[in-house]
Amino acid sequence: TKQLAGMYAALMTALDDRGEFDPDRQRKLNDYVLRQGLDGLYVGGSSGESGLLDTAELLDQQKVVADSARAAGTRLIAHVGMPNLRDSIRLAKQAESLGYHALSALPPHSYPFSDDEIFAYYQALSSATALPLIVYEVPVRTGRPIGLDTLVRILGLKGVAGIKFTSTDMFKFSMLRRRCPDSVYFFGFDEIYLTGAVLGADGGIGTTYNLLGRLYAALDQAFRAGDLARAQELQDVSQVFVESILDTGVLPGMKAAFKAIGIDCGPTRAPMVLRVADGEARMRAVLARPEVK
Ligand code: NAY
Repeated sequence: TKQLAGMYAALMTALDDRGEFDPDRQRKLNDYVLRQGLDGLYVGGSSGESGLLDTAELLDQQKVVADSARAAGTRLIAHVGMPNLRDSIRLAKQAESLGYHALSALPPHSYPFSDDEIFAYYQALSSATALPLIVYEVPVRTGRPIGLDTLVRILGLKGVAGIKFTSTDMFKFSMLRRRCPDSVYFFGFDEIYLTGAVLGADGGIGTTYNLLGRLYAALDQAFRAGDLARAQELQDVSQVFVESILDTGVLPGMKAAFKAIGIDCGPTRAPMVLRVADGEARMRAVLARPEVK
């Protein structure tokens, strides 16, 4: 299962100016991200606006990305966590047939489901295909952390390979890792990736990796080589960038930054909007700062 270890961009979704999924723009974005020297792409996750897209669009996007990645020989994880199990399984089955290497899914979160319902969801999803499944702990998105014991039970399921941990509860991360040492651990907050790495993360998955993939690849390499000073220096650069997109909104800011470097991935889908009027100019200024450049 540790075979999946590495650094993945949580791929963004390209829309046209009217806000519809745009396969041509998506291909251009894919090509840019694939040149960053990362280990793979995490497709159709939070960064891909999956909570704002419908299943048909996510199915289309899986195909477009599989085509781009085939030539590049990169690893692909399909996020398939939908409000209902039926759509999750539909996305999972297509991902398997397209040659994706793994699946990942948010816990069901459209209602306050019980721990048993969450467990049953992962059990059904992990047995729907032969692909390894990565659980996704992200209380900032679901509004509720999954309890440690429930996570341990889920990680014990046959077919569940690991977890993408996007929480600042590092004690919980550590306890989980000690209880389930064979699982693969991805850390999901870009701005503090190093914290996760120090506590044993096998890799990271993040939004800002789309634009600054080389930075995160170098950060992980420095850490693995024992060069903590260099790793900290690179983490600081990531923090300068992440701080700058907190005011704009993370995904709208990322899209403004892409526009600033000539890769148009359109607007984010309503109700997600750019929170400032001068987004592109702001992002151009941040990208021109010597430490970020
Ligand atoms: C995804 O697509 O599922 C993710 O990108 C998860 C990781 C991101 N976390 C969230 C909650 O979206 O990259 C992070 C995050 O955008 C970044 O650290 C800025 O806070």
